[in-house]
Amino acid sequence: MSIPLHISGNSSVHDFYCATECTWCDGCGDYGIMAAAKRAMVELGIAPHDVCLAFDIGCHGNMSDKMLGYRFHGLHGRVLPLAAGMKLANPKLPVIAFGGDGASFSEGVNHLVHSIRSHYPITFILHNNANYGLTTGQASSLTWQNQPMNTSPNGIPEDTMRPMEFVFSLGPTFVARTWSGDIKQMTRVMKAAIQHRGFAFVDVLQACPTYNKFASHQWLLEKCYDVSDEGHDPSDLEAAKKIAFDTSERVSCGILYQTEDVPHFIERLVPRKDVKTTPVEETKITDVSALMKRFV
Ligand SMILES: Cc1ncc(C[n+]2csc(CCOP(=O)(O)OP(=O)(O)O)c2C)c(N)n1
Repeated sequence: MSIPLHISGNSSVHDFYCATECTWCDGCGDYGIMAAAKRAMVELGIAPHDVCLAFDIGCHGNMSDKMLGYRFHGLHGRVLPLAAGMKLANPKLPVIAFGGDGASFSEGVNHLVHSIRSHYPITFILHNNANYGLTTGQASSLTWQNQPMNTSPNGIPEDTMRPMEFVFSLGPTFVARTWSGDIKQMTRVMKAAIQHRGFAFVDVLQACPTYNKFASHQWLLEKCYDVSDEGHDPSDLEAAKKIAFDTSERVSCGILYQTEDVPHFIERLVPRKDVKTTPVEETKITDVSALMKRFV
């Protein structure tokens, strides 16, 4: 990093506690994902005031009022440009974006493409429940073929997208897959993602007991295995693609691919070379009180 992250060095899970009532369904994978995200930050010494958390619209996006941190809840499909903007303004902040598969592979798929090829130094946690949860179970572009969903009782006529093939085609530098029932694994993967030099893509296969009857918690429990138990080398791109693409028998989880050799977006910005300050420190307009008065 040209500008090091500014992190307090210690925090506790309790620091992230927020009293807002959780409205997720019983058994929703979002509970586990939130627990892992908090644990990952705590284990890295990140306190709520150290981090920017950006949330998309959806069931998962309602996490924005269920944990502390500097939180922004954006428009559907737009979480990545929001997160990239935060990071460009203040590269000292760790920035973590959370998005659903509906948002990320339909409404905002363009932003996913350009975030990966731009190498924005941010973490992206995909809550992949393979459907549009908040709007009550419509098919997303990751819903499996032939699955009856609320607005497609005969299954979807379109082909299902293959997210790993798609992501790997864009030259990523960090690709991981994990699942919402394994908090230990999610925590380990998220820690590595937050520490990654560039754009970290973390596909979390998320149980959705209400609308996803095909990749249930039990199914994920039986199919998912940890690639670190089988000696996978995450620097081996071809091996990573092979285990990422083939999910016919088992689903590979853990860090699938990682390289720290590729400079990220800010490091590539020629006018920012050797600049030690951040745009937020450089801006003269820091007193926003007059502006805020217009809204009270
Ligand atoms: C541009 C836009 N399209 C559609 C919607 C309606 N909408 C709100 S939430 C949602 C479903 C979200 O699904 P997903 O992104 O997969 O997240 P999940 O609820 O499953 O966590 C939709 C379609 C919207 N708010 N804005």
